[in-house]
Amino acid sequence: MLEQSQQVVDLCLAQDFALAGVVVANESAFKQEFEEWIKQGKQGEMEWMERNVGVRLDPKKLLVDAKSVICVADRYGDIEEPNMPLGHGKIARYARGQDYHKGMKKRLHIVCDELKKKYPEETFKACVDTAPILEREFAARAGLGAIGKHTLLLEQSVGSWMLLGVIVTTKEFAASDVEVVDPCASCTRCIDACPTDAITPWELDARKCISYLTIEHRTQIDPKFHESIGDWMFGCDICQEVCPHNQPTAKAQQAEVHPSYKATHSSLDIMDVLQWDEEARRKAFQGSSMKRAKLEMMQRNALIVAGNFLTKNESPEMYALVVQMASEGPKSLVQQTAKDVLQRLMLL
Ligand code: B12
Ligand code: SF4
Ligand code: SF4
Repeated sequence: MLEQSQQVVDLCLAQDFALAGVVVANESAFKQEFEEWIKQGKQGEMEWMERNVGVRLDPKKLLVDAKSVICVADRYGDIEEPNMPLGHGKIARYARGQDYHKGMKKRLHIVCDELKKKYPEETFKACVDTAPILEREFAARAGLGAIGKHTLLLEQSVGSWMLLGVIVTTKEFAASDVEVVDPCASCTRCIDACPTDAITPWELDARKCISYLTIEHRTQIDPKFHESIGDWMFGCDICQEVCPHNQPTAKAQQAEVHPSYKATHSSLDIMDVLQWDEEARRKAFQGSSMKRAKLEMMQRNALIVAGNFLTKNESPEMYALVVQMASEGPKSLVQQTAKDVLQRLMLL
């Protein structure tokens, strides 16, 4: 069985995944913590997380008779951060290249097809991000890394700049089950650096997280978060940027970024986004995982970043555009955000 597991890992590595491992399809060891997290409403508007808690906690409910979970990781994120042009808003590193959902799934399906040829009686189900499964917990148990206090999976050579995918299968493989280790010791850098105090060790209050607010939250962003959002137009990388495991060590420099994550854009021009129509948004986000952010969400984010820009820089054109959007915004979310931004600017 061990040999079969090694073959699976080799199949994954042949598809250019940076890391791969196999684990028993057990229930989550953090059932109570997860249920408590949901009970406290820390998922915010992500009501899809409340719907299938049972499935999320037990892969046998996702695939009947599931015996193993094959875990893979892609490395993304260039070591060096490019200088952002003035008047732009930042995009989180994971979203700067091609959509990982598509790219990873395609390669996972190739692995599934190979395995199906070998084990025709068995079922193989590829999942990337959107399926109700705790990808980080399985990946940690499969030996792909350890979970940090910021709740992300990290590993020595790639740090936490990795995206995860899994194959849930009815085939029993020998597991690389490893003990969950603490990669943080007394470090608290991510907790201290988070501008919205969203992190308590190994738990994130999504409602406060800039990543959630700019990507998942579809309605008005509470003005109390505007200043903390800074220049983040889509997502946030602060807790990862400060992590000692993500510093550019010699080992990290060697680990290849998968070519599909080579950045095509690291930031967006604030004025452009404020003036986008649906066609311009679609064109800008073609092939990118950013397409999940609707036009009005992107303009809401751009307005907040514009407000922060205007507290430090002169730009009569940008100010005039915010004033115009406050009076005749194309959607009420945009109009309301423009009003919130102006109110804050006037109070400064
Ligand atoms: C919902 C979600 C979000 C939410 C909530 C994030 C969160 N921390 O849960 C929001 C929108 C905020 C978000 C943000 C981001 N996300 Co996200 N997200 C997800 C998603 C879809 C589900 C995660 C989930 O189930 N969360 C619910 C909570 C309760 O789960 P949990 O933290 O795992 O909770 C467990 C632990 O707290 C544990 N626990 C409790 N006590 C203790 C103690 C110890 C010692 C340990 C080890 C564990 C532990 O118990 C809980 C139950 O297992 C996953 C994909 C997936 N299907 O897994 C991607 C995923 C986690 N996201 C990912 C990424 C890249 C991001 C961002 C970096 C994007 C960005 N740059 O903006 C940020 C990072 C923010 C952060 N610090 O977490 C990657 C992470 C890869 C990695 N290296 O870990 C994933 C795996 C997607 C993927 N396929 O690669 N995300
Ligand atoms: S992604 Fe940003 S806001 Fe969210 S926990 Fe990390 S530092 Fe805090
Ligand atoms: S910054 Fe420190 S506490 Fe946070 S995940 Fe990295 S090592 Fe752990």
